[in-house]
Amino acid sequence: MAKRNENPSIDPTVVEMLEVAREKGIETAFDRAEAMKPCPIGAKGACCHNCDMGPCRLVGKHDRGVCGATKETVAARNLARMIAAGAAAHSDHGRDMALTLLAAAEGEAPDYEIRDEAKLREVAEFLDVPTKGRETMDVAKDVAEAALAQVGNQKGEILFLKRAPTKRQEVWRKAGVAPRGIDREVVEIMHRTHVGNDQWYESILMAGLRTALSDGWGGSMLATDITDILFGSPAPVRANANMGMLSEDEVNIVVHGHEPVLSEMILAAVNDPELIEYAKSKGAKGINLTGICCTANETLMRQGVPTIGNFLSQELAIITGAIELMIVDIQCIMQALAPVADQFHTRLITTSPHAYIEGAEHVDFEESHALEIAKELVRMGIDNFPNRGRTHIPKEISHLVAGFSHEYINYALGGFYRGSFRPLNDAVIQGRLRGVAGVVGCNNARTRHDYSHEYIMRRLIENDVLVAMTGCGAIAAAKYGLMSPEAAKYAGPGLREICETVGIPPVLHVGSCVDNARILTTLSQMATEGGLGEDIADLPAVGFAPEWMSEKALSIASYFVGSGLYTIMGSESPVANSPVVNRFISEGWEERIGGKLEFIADPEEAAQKALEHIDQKRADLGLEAYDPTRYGQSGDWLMQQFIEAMEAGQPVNLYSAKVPRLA
Ligand code: XCC
Ligand code: SF4
Repeated sequence: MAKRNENPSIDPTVVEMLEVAREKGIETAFDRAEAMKPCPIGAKGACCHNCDMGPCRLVGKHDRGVCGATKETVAARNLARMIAAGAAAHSDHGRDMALTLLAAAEGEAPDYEIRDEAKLREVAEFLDVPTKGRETMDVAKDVAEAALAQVGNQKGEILFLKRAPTKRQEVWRKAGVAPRGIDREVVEIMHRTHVGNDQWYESILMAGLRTALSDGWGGSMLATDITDILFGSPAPVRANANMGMLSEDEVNIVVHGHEPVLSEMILAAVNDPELIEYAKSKGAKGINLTGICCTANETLMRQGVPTIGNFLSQELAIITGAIELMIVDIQCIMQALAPVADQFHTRLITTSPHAYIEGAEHVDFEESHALEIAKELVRMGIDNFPNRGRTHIPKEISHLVAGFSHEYINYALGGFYRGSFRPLNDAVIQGRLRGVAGVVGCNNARTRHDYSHEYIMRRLIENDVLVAMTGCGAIAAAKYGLMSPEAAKYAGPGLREICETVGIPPVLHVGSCVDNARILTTLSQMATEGGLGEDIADLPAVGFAPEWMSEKALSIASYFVGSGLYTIMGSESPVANSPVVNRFISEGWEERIGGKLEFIADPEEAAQKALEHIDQKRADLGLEAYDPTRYGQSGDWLMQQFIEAMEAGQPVNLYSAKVPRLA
């Protein structure tokens, strides 16, 4: 086996479990990343295999492919295809959510209901569905059908664009990147990048932006909205994170992937008294449900189901020997889980028609009898409990408050008399907050696990930048305690004061991968609230994906850019083979659309550039320069109250806490 990277992770549970893996001779992604260097030609976007005259390597003396394609064309086509794949993944997820809503509305999925009717009606309005005097399920049916029509829309532009500031919409139309329909944009990228088609990097990349926007303001936004409609819009909820949440004496069931449709049913099933009794009959004390990746984020931010780790923890979780059943749905599920599970009693179950894994068991998840299937799965887990051998469960657990939907941010900061983004904008204008940041994305076995996430989050909050997090980055923040209200002590004076006053952590958990749409909505509302310009591009705001690896992350970053944000991704540039293309996605995109994309591997340099950008935007808005010594004289009373209540295990209800308004 390869020599293990000496510094693989900043998460002690990961380091501990890698040691266990080594003792047992089990190979993980960390080993494979060490043993197999990335292909230097592919890494910089120099390889084209779009036809059978290639693959062409545009390196050394070869500056054109057999067909004559240039470095620019090849790099741009590769990037556009990655964006399209990511957009497809998110948007297919959105489509599936719409199909679930439709099935629920038509009575074909009786285990699902509408948990957030207000949201249903709000979304209906954006989709031009009439609501007045209509039954909930009739509205739901029309909303589902309108959502599906958006996915397949052929002409004009998708309806959710009107949720953006007017100025942003104008920028999109002028640049020709207002997406028509989601499927159309994805298919068009595949067509455009086929051999012998679009061979001008600029138009390829502008089309790439349009496709990314169809994800952010289309597929992902639909996924988030419909998930809220079906399962409730998140509000603050206390939860725990890290591998210590696996149980020594209960049946451990882990949900992993991205869709809440199944995991919500599993959650209902594990609380079924009959199944709990059944678990006891098998010698377990109960049933313990936990999650990994974004399925975990979905159930974490709505019901406080613990997360045991992010992307790079998935194999290690099985190596604890403590998991009876791992149920996966779609996306970010390593094929390596199957051979690892083989070495333990763990049963690995795939459930989605989009995602089979050779060697795993497959149980087709049908919404028509969702709860019944969920119970069947839980029973499989219970039946497997007596087969458990020796376990090794790390002890680490950290606490967090999750569930910061944009609705809740609006509500909390707006105070109790009116929901509004005014106080947030005022805080930025006064310089209590230097700016805001959306930090998203994955883990990457090529970089030290969680290191850049943690580093960048800390640098941002100590500089009074309020951070909203999603995906595996959010799980990292949770593990290192940055999502607990106590983390206010790591924040700069202005941000700290706000956290203390409102009772929020300095790093907000806003959801899963598709929930980056919530960040767009929040920024859009900030831009329209007034005082910070008229466009998302005017805001002192940045986007980050410090440890990205998936194509979805590239789509997210691109729609952030398309929405006007300066967005920084960790890693070397995947288009480095063409300095022209590399410059175009930064300066070229900025000129045309107001946002720019840069790849900066060093987290300190990335943080510095982000702060410079925020300060520049402040100056452009005519705001006072940020001064960390101006604020931070307030007392700690609310936070103290909050922490004491949390520690005493009392329910903490942020809605009823008496919160003074921000000045
Ligand atoms: Fe996947 Fe959403 Fe990336 Fe994590 S962060 S590795 S995409 S699970 Ni979205
Ligand atoms: Fe080579 Fe052109 Fe074919 Fe790409 S499309 S593999 S550059 S010949």
